Amino acid sequence: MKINGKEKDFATIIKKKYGKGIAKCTTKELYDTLLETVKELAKEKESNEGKKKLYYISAEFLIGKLLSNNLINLGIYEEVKETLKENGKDLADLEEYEAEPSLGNGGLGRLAACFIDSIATLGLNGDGVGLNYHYGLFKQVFEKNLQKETPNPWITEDSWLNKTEKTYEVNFGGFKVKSKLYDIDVVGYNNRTTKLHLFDIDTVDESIVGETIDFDKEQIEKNLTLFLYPDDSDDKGRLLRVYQQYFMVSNAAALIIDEAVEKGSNLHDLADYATIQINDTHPSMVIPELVRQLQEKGLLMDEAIEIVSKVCAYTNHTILAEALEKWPIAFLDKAVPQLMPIIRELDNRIKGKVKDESTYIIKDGLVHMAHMDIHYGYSVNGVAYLHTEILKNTELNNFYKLYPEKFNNKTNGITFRRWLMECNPELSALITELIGDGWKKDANELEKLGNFVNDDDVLNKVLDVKHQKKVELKNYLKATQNIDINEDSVFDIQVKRLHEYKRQQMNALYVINKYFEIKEGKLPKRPITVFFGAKAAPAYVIAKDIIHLILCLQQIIEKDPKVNKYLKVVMVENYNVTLAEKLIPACDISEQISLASKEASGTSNMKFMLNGAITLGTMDGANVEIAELVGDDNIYTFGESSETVIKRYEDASYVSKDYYDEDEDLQKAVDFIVSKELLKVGCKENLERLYNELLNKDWFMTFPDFKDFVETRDKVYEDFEDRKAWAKKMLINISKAGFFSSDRTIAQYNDEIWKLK
Ligand code: GPK
Repeated sequence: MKINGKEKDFATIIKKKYGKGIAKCTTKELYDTLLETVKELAKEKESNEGKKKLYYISAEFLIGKLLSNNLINLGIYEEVKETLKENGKDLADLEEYEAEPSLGNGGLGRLAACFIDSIATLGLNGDGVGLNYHYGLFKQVFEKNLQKETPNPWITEDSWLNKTEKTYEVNFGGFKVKSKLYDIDVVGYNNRTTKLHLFDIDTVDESIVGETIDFDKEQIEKNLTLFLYPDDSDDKGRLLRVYQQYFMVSNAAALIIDEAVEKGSNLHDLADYATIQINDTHPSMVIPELVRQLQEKGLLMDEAIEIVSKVCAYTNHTILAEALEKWPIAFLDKAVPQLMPIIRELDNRIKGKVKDESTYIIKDGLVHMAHMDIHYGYSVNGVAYLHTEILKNTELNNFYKLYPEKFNNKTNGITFRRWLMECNPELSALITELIGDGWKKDANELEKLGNFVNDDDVLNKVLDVKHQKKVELKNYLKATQNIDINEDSVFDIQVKRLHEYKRQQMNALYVINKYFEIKEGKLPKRPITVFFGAKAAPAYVIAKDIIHLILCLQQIIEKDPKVNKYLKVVMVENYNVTLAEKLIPACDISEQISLASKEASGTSNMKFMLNGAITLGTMDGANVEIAELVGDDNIYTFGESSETVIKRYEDASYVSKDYYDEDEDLQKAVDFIVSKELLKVGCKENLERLYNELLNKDWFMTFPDFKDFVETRDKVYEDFEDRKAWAKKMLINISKAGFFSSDRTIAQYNDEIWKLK
């Protein structure tokens, strides 16, 4: 590798630093040195310094570990791995040593991370802007079959953060803070870099956090950037979110103005220098804040609003009403009183010209953040075809009627660097052996794999790689979580945040049904391992009850000698990006079973497909596009359509009990939740609550889809036994995954929204 133009090898760097060889170094010494080296290498790479710049503002960037990813993008992964190996060291140990920054909850945060990888790789002039949470999201531990949340510190002395000199004053109601900016260099797979800007304050006090994630929510100067999205079950937590969000956007607005002026903007022409992508409603206050700061610089309200409307674009990630933020005026008055007059002005202008009251920004004492985004942004996009159609025709139809030209779709994508090259080097090598390595720069080239679907030798190699990844996962889970797995079982995996609409509870009902079948002597042809990985929001009671149910099932089945040879439930602890990178390549069946219409897109569905798993899913989110690409023979779909579901909600006609009364198997499965057997290992309160929820409400309609789910899933297991036919399905899925590269998504954002050079 070259540093400062000089050829240097890792061994020489180590020797100079520690006066000893690689073989004699500790993991920490090797890791620290590689981190420094990569940081230096990143600094040497150019970034795009074009006139117009994109600011991707997001409360979450779930970047995951960075060492291996950076080595790959710098093109020195193999070199470093080999050098370590020659000296008896394993890059995997360094990977384990690195702490994972958990600066995101799930899909939305991981999407932002994939996007900055693609922005860097495409050489676009764009940065990420967010917050430097000290503990990020919580670390999940299981105790007595329950989720417990503990702090997850990730910032070590030598981290990927680079301290900068940038600082801004941010005013809150009654006090002000001084920000401090940390940057992470994002290395593209193309000799280009970009930056992730993470704002923080010096006065944050980690010592106010103990064993649990509880802390004094009122000491804003001490707690502002401690956690990502603190518990919002009470008003203090919700208010803290407002402080966090304003802190993020106030800094972002100041940075944007600074950088534009530095490049020669007179601010009247700000739209030629900057465009902002508002990632969900968390950064929405950037609209009034940018207006405010432009006014401070001497612009008049009319012009400031006009400029901001040309700069801001909004991405919607959900149709779930509870996720579309609405802040009480009282909160904003307290935390950011300087913004309320501007928000009122923005709202009054709409009230002056728009009749449809449902679109107003301020209603019933609440500020509707998404409404502000849509009125004052120049673009509104959904994240998958179906999702965007639902926004246009149902959820945001009133806005679509006002501004049809603003609405557009950008189907999500994932970076193939992390989600194939890094997590599955074996499959990457096989692909390259078959079609060359053009696919690494142009994912559409994966289509060429289609030429091999009748090549037995290739199909066997595809199966071999999958087997190897299953063995690796087995070994990893044994070493890290002391879990025993049979690598010859079928690996059926559902990993994602725990939410009722994602329907892990329906998966659990399937498991119970299978448990009964096995007990009755109806044995599966091959053992089944059902993997779950999911964190539940600390205040989301039913979600935690579902985790409890799954952990109880895991225990009961494990202890049942009649069943445990055929069925195993594995709920991995603390599911995160690192675990995803191990689970996804090993997966046979990808569970994407959300209630149709509810999952905006999903992105794990894409990662699984890319790694040769077959999707078992509803016609929801991006599953619809996967189905269209791979064809009916290469995906298993089931369940009611989004139209049926939407209608059912509209006429409020769903009664879960009716389905329960009709279907004996379903009854048995549901009743098992509160059976003697379960109550022996679980908590009565949790299990009864979940049981009642399903029986009396089942808001996400698991019962109507249950029968179809069971039948389709059993068919999947049956088909799995024709190994050659299955391998063909795998190869077709991989070959069609190119569309889901985030390079494609980002190119579309740029062509149709940002228009950067
Ligand atoms: C959507 F609204 C939200 C949210 O608060 N967090 C989050 O992760 C997800 N999302 C959607 O649920 C997924 O369907 C989607 O793929 C992902 O955002 C990225 O768009």
